[in-house]
Amino acid sequence: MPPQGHPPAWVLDESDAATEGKDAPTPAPEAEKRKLQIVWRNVTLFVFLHIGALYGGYLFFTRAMWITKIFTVFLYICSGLGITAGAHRLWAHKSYKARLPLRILLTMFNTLAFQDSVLDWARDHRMHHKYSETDADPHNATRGFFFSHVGWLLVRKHPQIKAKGHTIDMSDLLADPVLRFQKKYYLTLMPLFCFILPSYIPTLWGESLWNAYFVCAIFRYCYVLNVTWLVNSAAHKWGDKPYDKNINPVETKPVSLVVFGEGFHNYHHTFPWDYKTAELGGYTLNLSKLFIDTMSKIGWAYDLKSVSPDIVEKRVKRTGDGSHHVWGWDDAPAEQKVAATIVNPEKTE
Ligand code: ST9
Ligand code: ZN
Ligand code: ZN
Repeated sequence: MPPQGHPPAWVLDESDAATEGKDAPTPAPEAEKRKLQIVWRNVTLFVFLHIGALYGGYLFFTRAMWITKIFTVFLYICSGLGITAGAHRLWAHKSYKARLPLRILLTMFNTLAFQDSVLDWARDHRMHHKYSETDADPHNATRGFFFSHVGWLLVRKHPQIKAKGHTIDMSDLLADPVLRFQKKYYLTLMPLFCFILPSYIPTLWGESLWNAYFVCAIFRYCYVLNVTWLVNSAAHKWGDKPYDKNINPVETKPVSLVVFGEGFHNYHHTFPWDYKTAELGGYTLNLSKLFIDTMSKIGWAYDLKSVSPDIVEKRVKRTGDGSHHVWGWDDAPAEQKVAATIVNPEKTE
């Protein structure tokens, strides 16, 4: 039987050395030059989606009823948790375990977010970590902001993704009947959860179907997509690297706020098994942590994995860029700066 309720304070069975340098980019083989095969169906759908979402945003601020606005925010939170607490932290990374009711709830939230089935999402995300910033990474950030944000969904995948895909073990997720059910009935469940119910429910309190469709379905869906994509684009580009300066992912607080704690991306790529996806335990910038901790209190989540401060400190001093809030270049005591100089020789002047 797995333990109930609160997890042990620290789980130390993962070595941070195992992740070191893993995200370092490697050049593409000469034989497999990048070829852009544009998928015009996706381009068309995303253009219409974004135009509809701009109109939905206008309706949100001008004509929608207050209760519809609150419902839209509620749907944003639920669908966001379906990605962060569900597809990302629970399924792609197994950073905690969940009992059946929570797995069903998160699968419903995830379907509301329509980012394809958890099985497909987690397979791509495991590739993203294993082959980060190479052609086998589905949203390889070295191909630019636009490609890593949305462009990768508008073109056929690089052959390296299909060639190396077999190295990703998905047997753990395939063993879950809830995820198999979601994948099998995705084309029925997704329109129901993402578009039909969010358009219908507000009519029960007198909202027009028109407003409900454009605000609660189209605007909310497109907004959640774009903030999710920011983790692949902005959080691989602009920010500090306190944990590992040798990889592209960065720490970005503004992104973290809108993606419920997923913007501490330099930490996450350094310690991907931590259920917090951040070093610190605060809730303001990490709504997903609040959700998982609450689920742990009622016994629906258990075996929450984390990283001890000791391991974090060692890693910061060994590979950080000097921007850490405690062991950083500006605030660190003199003896720590001396130690850091050994791993950060460029910081000496
Ligand atoms: C969407 C996903 O938006 C967003 C994901 C973002 C991830 C962010 C991560 C950041 C961290 C978390 C932060 C969360 C923050 C959340 C905040 C919320 C508030 N391995 O794909 P196909 C093989 S989805 C192994 O068709 P094409 C496999 O055999 C938006 N094998 O490739 C496969 O067949 P099957 C809505 C792989 O033809 C076959 O190739 N959805 C792998 O090149 C064909 O696969 C859309 O818009 C792999 N990884 O087409 C749909 N991949 O699947 C968009 C493929 O049967 N997608 N294979 O096993 C598509 O239309 C197509 O995938 C395509 C490529 C056109 C992009
Ligand atoms: Zn990433
Ligand atoms: Zn991840």
